[in-house]
Amino acid sequence: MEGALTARDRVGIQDFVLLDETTEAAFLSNLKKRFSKDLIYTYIGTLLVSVNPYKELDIYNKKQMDIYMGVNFFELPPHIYALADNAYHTMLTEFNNHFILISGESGAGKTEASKKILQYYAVSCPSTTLLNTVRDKMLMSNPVLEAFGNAKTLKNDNSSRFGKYMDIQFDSQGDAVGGHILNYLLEKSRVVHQNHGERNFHIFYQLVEGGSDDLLHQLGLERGCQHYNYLTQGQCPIVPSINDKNDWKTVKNALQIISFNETATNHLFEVIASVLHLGNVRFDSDSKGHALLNNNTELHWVSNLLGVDAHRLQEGLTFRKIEAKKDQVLSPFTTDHAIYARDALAKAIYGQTFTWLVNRINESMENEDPSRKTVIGLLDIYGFEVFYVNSFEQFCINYCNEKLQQLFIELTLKSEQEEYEAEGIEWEPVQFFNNKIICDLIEEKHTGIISLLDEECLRPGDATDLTFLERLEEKMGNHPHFLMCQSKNDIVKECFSSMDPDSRRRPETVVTQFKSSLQKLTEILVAKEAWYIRCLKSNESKQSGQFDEALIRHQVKYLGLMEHLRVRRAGFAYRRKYDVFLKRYKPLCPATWPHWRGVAADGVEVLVQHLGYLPDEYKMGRTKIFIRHPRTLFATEDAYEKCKHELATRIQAKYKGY
Ligand code: AD9
Ligand code: MG
Repeated sequence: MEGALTARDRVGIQDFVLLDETTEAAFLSNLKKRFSKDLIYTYIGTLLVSVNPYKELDIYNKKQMDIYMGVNFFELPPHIYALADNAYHTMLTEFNNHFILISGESGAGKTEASKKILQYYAVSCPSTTLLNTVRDKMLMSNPVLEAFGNAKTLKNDNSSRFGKYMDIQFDSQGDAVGGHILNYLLEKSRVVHQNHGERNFHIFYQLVEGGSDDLLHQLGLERGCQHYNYLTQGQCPIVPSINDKNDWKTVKNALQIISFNETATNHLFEVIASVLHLGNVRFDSDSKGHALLNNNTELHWVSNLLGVDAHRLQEGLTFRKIEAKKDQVLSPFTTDHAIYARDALAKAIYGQTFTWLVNRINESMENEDPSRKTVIGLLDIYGFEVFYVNSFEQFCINYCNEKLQQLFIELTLKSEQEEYEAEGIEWEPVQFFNNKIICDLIEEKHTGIISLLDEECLRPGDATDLTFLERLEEKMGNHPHFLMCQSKNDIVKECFSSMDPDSRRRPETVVTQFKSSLQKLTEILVAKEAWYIRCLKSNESKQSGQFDEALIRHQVKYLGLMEHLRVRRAGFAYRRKYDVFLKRYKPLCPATWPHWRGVAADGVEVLVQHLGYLPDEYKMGRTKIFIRHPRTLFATEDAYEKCKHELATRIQAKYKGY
């Protein structure tokens, strides 16, 4: 019919690889067309691009999960479930480990994406009643960690302020049997300071808004965040999109499912309450300018809740201990120093408690039989962010994002092109920006920013603001820890007892520790097969239906999506070593079944000729076969499944006769 719109006109193209032209304008126009129809997902080959819709879409339910289960990638519209399912089935058939790297800037939808994937595995993988408990714990770890590790920022009402890598462990039947979380650098400074328009971690507000009268009484707290210094600096305790009272109930329930008994839960809230009380500890100065406690009530609450001696606590907050020859001398703090010591203590308590919480969650999700397991790792970190004023936290967060972008480039652009070269496949190189230069600038030995920062910290004498803060934290932060080792609150005691207060060894700076944890993370990831989700933020004002073209163009650029598309279009979606490919598909050809006696590459050639592969669809490399389109492989895979089924039916029929 003349004038009728094709599906392509109406809903755009679901895989950018099939676009007529690879210009940025064509890319954006396709993305926009799909977004206007609430189609937030589009592929670039097997990479998933997702645009935050800022509204609930009816595409994340059991029915949708069922539709995507066990179906090949390109047979259905793009969906996060398709990617989750394909990673899962590849893991099962090839018995190898995978990871899903979810990236994008703050507010782009990474955490939501990681939750959808976890839900998919929890709901759709086969299960036994026993294993349901592990799944529930995995699912429930989310609200708990979000309560303690997420906060409202200017960019996102539920912004992750820590990095999270979660391994979901499966047995050989595909049952989810356990989980393990690694956490990265929590933004502890938020405990004591929030910029205008931002909040502290959600849990504080949940407790003072949602906690029962009895509980608040027991913890010495008053209802309402306005009473607490640490909760009001950003001047936005109430956020329309957040319901602290309801979230409190969810978190309490989740803690129960993760097997926190009443004592552990009480201790946890005692710690949270003690931080709030600490924030209300105030100092006056005496005639010499030395810090004096303004009022003892708050200090006594801290001492009660943590089970530490009030006198020693007061001493720790108002005096510095100096070692002079063999003696210890107490040197009084100024009020500024006392406030710094108070805040350092609050940050240390909260940070250690967060780590403790992650450890407890890990214990509860531990896989009881670690034999024969494979994993799918989910990486959801804090997204790239730039504020009007940026601090040390933004440096660490953005460094982490650069590092992951480097990994993406290494795996998808650089090594991909190097592989074509090594395998002798004809190839027109695609130019790309390699951000290694940025990572080197930060982390190179002796000359990188981190090394310089470390040196500054070591250098006696005049120092910059940053060095000064680092050094203060180190010096003062240590002192109250020594008190904390003797705490009667189990959590605090456990958290601080591993720190040796008398140790003369200079601790590594935070940023150096972070650098090595990112190095370890990279090692964990490169040993696995990668899947990518690139999340795009649709607009800065968190509005549904708004597609801010300039903002999205910028993200498409810095995430390297156009380069990725060019490599994908010119390249091959799938490759496998000859022996692996032959081993799996040899039943499909009489000449290779049951045994191929010659060289594997020749066997593969015979096999694909038999299957009718066209010359343009594949290339034979030195050690691997390269297949251009996933659909070619999927057709082969379908044929394999059919053949397996026929074989099984024949065997059954044969034995029925006996
Ligand atoms: V940050 O780096 O942690 O600050 P994220 O994690 O990238 O950031 P998040 O997943 O928290 O962003 O998404 C921000 C908000 O966007 C959510 O709270 C939802 O309100 C909204 N969002 C994101 N993805 C979806 C979605 N698939 N459907 C509906 C979504 N809303
Ligand atoms: Mg997040």
